[in-house]
Amino acid sequence: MAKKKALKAKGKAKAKKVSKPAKRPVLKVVAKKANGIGLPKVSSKPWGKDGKALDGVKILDFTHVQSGPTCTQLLAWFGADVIKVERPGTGDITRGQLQDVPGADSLYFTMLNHNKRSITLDSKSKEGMKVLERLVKTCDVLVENFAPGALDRMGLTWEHIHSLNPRMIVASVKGFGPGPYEDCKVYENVAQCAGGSASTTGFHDGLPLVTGAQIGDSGTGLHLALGIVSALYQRKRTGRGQRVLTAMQDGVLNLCRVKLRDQQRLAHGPLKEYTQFGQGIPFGEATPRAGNDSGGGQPGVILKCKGWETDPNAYIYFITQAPVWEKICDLIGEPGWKTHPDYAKPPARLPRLKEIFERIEQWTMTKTKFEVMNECNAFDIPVGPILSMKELAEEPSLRQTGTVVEVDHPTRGKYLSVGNPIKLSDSITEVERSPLLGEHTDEILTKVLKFTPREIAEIKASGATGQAPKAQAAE
Ligand code: CAO
Repeated sequence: MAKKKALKAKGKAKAKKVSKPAKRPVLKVVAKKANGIGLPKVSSKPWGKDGKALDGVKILDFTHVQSGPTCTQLLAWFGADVIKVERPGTGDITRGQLQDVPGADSLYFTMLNHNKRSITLDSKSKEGMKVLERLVKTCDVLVENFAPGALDRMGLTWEHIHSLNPRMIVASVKGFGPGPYEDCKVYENVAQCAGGSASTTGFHDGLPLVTGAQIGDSGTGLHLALGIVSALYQRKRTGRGQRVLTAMQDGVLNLCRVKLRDQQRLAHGPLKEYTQFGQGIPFGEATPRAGNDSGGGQPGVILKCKGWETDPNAYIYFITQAPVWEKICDLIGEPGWKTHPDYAKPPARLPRLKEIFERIEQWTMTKTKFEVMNECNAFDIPVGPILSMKELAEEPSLRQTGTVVEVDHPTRGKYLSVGNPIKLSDSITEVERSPLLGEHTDEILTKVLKFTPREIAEIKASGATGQAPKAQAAE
């Protein structure tokens, strides 16, 4: 125990050194904490009572809309102190977008900005920049997703930030990495199209499609969060901050990795697991849209279930996975297919997939999607019921795990949100409501940045944190 305390104290002392690189790799410290078999000791504190993974990390959150806020929300859920800097008056533009309750922050904003504090600052004013620079000196990470060049235009170049705080990590989301499109502004669907998702989504004879999953925005935010945590880890060794960049095009392409795999396989012949192969439709030069085919090469389709005539989600995703083929045959009442030369082996089934799935569908249409799910899983046959947002919102198990949470908000009342999908056994996430615009301005100026009352009066009188008080403004 005493040893543990000593190590903790050592860690704290290290954290105070601002600019000098740490002399000893932190890995050695970690090794000392390890037990005999090289694994970290289990916390002696009760489950969920040993603080948070990112306790002590301060984030200057200069993000807006979706991609950046997704990233900083995750960091906040892991315990980082996230200070969201917003433009006085309007704040993050999403506060007012898609408003359902007049006068209240939109769900777009509240669902992306939990567990953060908000300070309003006009970064283009002299006093505003003074506060921002103090934030740069105080925080560990600056996260931003402004249009290319906007941070530089504000005066916050990497060189300037690094001179103010060499330990600061500057993390950015941009639409494109360096190259011909680097100056472009980018939104979700632009990224889905430019990253290879749209060209490979949809049916081969239909238009390219964008997907409902926000892989461009939220997907890139996730990538950025991993980059930040890695940079924080590396900083423990080097003592130095670094820049972290995630381009939305790169993030989407990373998620479309299997489609670039197929692009290269095309050079060696048709993609036999694609439905279009079974239909005798020739392949072109690029990975085609594969409808609902499974990316892993197992034939899969969406089949109707009981009630499909009236319920748009009474469907199930069904995969004829080779290892469970015999169990599928028994379940749907075709035991003869287990040994029949036209059906027993995957290559023989490929040209007959349409007929096979039609037969399976005759069976699924006699059951609800939940009955199909239960009956198939009893035999380890993986299937995917098409769950609506309504069903997910009402699913008790998701409420129990905190993946769907109910949050109370002072101006909009209770609403549902998606909680932290990443569960750490020793860093439990408690979802807190998003901040009101500028709700923590005074608290941050006083307690975090330690400005004196006189300095705060000057900052406020200048209008840097919002409309200056009338009497002072007139002076
Ligand atoms: N005080 C004063 N000015 C502020 C400010 C503050 N607190 N916060 C931001 N601003 C200013 C910026 O400095 C910028 O000014 P300049 O254009 O004069 O440099 C201005 O506000 C607008 O910033 P922006 O260009 O980033 O915003 P936009 O609405 O025009 O563009 C977006 C939005 C998302 C297209 C763009 O930010 C972008 O391409 N970001 C990178 C990619 C990205 O994250 N896209 C996903 C967004 S989620 O769908």
